[in-house]
Amino acid sequence: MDFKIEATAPHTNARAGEITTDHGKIPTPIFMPVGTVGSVKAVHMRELRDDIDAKIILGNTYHLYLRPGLDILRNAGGLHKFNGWERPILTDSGGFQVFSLSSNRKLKEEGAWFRSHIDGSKHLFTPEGVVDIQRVIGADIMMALDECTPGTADLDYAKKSLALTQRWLERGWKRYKETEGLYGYRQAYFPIVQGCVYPELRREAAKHIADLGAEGNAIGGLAVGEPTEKMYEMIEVVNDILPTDKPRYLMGVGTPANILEAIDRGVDMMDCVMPTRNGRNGMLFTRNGIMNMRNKKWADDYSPLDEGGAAWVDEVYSKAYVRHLFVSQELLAMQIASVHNLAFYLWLVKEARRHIIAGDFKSWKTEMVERVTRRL
Ligand code: PRF
Repeated sequence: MDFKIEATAPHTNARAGEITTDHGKIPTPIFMPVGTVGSVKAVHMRELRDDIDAKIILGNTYHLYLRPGLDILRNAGGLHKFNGWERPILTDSGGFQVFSLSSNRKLKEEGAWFRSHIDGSKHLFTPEGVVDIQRVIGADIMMALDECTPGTADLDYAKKSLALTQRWLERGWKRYKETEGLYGYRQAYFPIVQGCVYPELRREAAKHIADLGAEGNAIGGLAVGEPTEKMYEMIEVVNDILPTDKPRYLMGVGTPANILEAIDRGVDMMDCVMPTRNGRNGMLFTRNGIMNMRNKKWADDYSPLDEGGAAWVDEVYSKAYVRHLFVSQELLAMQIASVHNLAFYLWLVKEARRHIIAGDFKSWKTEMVERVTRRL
């Protein structure tokens, strides 16, 4: 994987760059749609590629390992061949999903024990094992196994949790190095900075990771219950230390405003279920604010869903029609909302990139944050 920075924005830490993987180039800053089980929910690959123009999508080790399982994925020739997505894929390592989805999970020195949310079967994710699994899935970017420390953890817990994540990182890194070149194309491995809301822990974690010299680095353990201002502060603390010449990935964040503030602080990559999950519930993000499509006020509003918006669905369908689809619980409502929201998120980061290059990112961002947080 290669990364080059093309421009930086005055009075901010924002950068415009380009990542090159063996499955194609990714302009940064970039938003990555989440395709948990190998599908971005309710969105076809053609829509993802041609309408939304996603440059990279996510998959989850936890889900793909449990179902369809590694034999099916191996025999398919990896996830790219299995789901028909020919552009880059990043997979999360599984630790985070073990905590949010499985039952009976236990963290031990060897790894994370858990029971499947599907059939209750017992499994162990080790730092080495999740490298091997992500190799088989064929991810262009693999993630290290970590413990996502809750945002409300006390200092003592956060310290111990970080120390475990660091020991796991050393083990995973070793396996990553040992298995380089065995799987046909380049697969990068990103370590994840934890440390909760404690600046001294975040600094220590960022230094440890900077010394490793990975091709890109991630910031985890944010947007997990801490105040938003704390999240921004932690991003600043960490990005002061992480290498500037490597991409920085903020995991699982967030609202359009969060994304702009993260870019301002030097983040290059982001993912979140918000555009798809909230979309399926009727929440539409636009450059003029947020709309709840179930609201009665749209019942007889025949104007385009989002005039001048980034997606074809924005002009073809009216607000009244989309509201009708949501109220009637039609599948099409979810499809339209997902395409709209993802196209908007991709538009937002593309515009951010354009303004970084043009040199007026700061003023554009300030205005945009105000606009995208309005309620329509
Ligand atoms: N670790 C991993 N995946 C994640 C997170 C994390 O901390 C988060 C936290 N926002 C989302 N996804 N491995």
